Amino acid sequence: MSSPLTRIDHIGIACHDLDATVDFYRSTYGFEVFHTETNDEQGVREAMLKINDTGDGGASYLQILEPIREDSAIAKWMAKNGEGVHHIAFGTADVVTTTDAIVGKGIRSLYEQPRRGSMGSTINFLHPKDAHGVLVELVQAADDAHDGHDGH
Ligand code: CMX
Ligand code: CO
Repeated sequence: MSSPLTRIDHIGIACHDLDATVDFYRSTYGFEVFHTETNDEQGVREAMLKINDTGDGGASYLQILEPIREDSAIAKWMAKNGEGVHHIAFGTADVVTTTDAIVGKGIRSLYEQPRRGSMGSTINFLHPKDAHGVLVELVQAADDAHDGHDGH
């Protein structure tokens, strides 16, 4: 069976201090910042560190996340767990179709309609309680996702 999930788009990592954590990833592993943005809806400031391009025309990243609000998902999670791996994200060519297919198997998505993710992507999430304890994000990249522009 071939999968509609064609890459690890990113691994989401929660931290208290984005700048210090990005410095750690640069000095320890040599990973550079590809893109930074603030996503008000998700309550985060984030940096995307590109690891490699992938065979589906996309790429794999680390997504370093710092909460900007106490009531954000990341702040709430870190209050319980401290810093660390928060979610994994799979890339797909069509987030609506892929989410619907998974929901059809009895797994809850978190949003009725996809929302805006990093670099103009559209995203949804699967509930960790329906996915063996892993918060899973589904990502459809924007058509121009690989320019590395900052902003939003
Ligand atoms: N991974 C695995 N399990 C998780 C989890 C995670 N990241 N976050 C929560 N859970 C578990 C909790 O441990 C808890 O389990 P127990 O009931 O056994 O204790 C259960 O899920 C409920 O957790 P909660 O602390 O009560 O939190 P909420 O239900 O309020 O929220 C969730 C959980 C997944 C619905 C919420 O975090 C969410 O909406 N996430 C999606 C948005 C998001 O994560 N945004 C930040 C990233 C943005 C981006 O990637 O761009
Ligand atoms: Co993410």
